[in-house]
Amino acid sequence: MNELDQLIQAAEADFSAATEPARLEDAKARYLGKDGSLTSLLKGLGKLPADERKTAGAAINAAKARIESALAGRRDALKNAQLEAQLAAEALDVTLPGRGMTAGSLHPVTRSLERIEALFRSIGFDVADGPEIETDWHNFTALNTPENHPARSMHDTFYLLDETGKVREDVLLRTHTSPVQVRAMLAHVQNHQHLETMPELRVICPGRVYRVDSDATHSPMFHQVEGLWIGENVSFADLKGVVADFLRRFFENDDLKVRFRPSFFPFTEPSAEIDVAFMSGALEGRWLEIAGCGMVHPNVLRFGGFDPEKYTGFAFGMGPDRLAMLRYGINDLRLFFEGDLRFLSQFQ
Ligand code: 2U9
Repeated sequence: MNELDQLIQAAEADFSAATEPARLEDAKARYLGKDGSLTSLLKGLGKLPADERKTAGAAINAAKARIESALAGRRDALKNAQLEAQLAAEALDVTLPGRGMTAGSLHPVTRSLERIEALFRSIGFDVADGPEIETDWHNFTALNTPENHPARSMHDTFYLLDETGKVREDVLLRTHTSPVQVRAMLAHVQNHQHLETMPELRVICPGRVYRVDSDATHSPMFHQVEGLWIGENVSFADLKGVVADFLRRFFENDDLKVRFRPSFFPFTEPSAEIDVAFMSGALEGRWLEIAGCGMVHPNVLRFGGFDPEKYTGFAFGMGPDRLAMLRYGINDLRLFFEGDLRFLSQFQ
């Protein structure tokens, strides 16, 4: 075997041994580079006698062509191998079962709130909301709550702090949605002051409220829906009709028994607790306290801008969390607010 054939064989072996493009280019430099073996041979041609130069040159060039073709072949092979590896790494098994898309769903309390809103809208109520951070005046004073009432204590109410960390006594997290109704009364009177006779005010106020309380039936944040109907001849009979009809429609039960028990709230007089009894199912015949209500106290009417000599009104309040617990048979209120999807996804 002559020197050129050996060189070709060595180059082919080196190229085959290179398993990465960078190594292949190193090998190329050893043969075809500026100081490569073939380049040196070509440079050496000048030293040969003229009659040998032509055949030697042709032989070297033929060898160079073979080495270049071996190089090109190996480059292609490496490129293909790299592509194969990449394709294998990025392969998708389209036959695998899909992971699926889980459909979201409304929170059970949201569903109860939406039902309550729709039922009251159908009998001409507006739906209002207001701030969760309230003034002491809107939350307590305008609702006829005495200065020394226990609800105003730090044990029951979350107060806000000032910049120095001291408790502010004038700003708090609302303890009920009643301040929204106070705001609705003031706005209603303001908006209709130019009229001879004011239209009736019918509004419900759903929303989050806060109290310092936490056990199986109390969460520091819970929901309320309160309603208010003020007009010139609104009576306790209207209150009973509206509330009883609402409850029968909410529980989809025309035979639901509803009773009103005398009670006390600072903002209503007279006041009553509302109990219901289901006439079938697990709770059959048991009276359950479900809401409170009463005729709006004259002081509250006055604070809201209404003349208590001319207007009367009724108000009621209920807990949609408790209504949802009854509707879905849930015994721990805190489950609603823990965000556990195993619990929540049962209400789709
Ligand atoms: C204004 C005037 C009167 C709202 C009322 C109740 C009775 C009541 C509780 C029931 C269970 C709240 O969800 S609960 O904890 N509410 O018993 N709420 S009367 O009376 C008002 C509100 C606003 C201006």
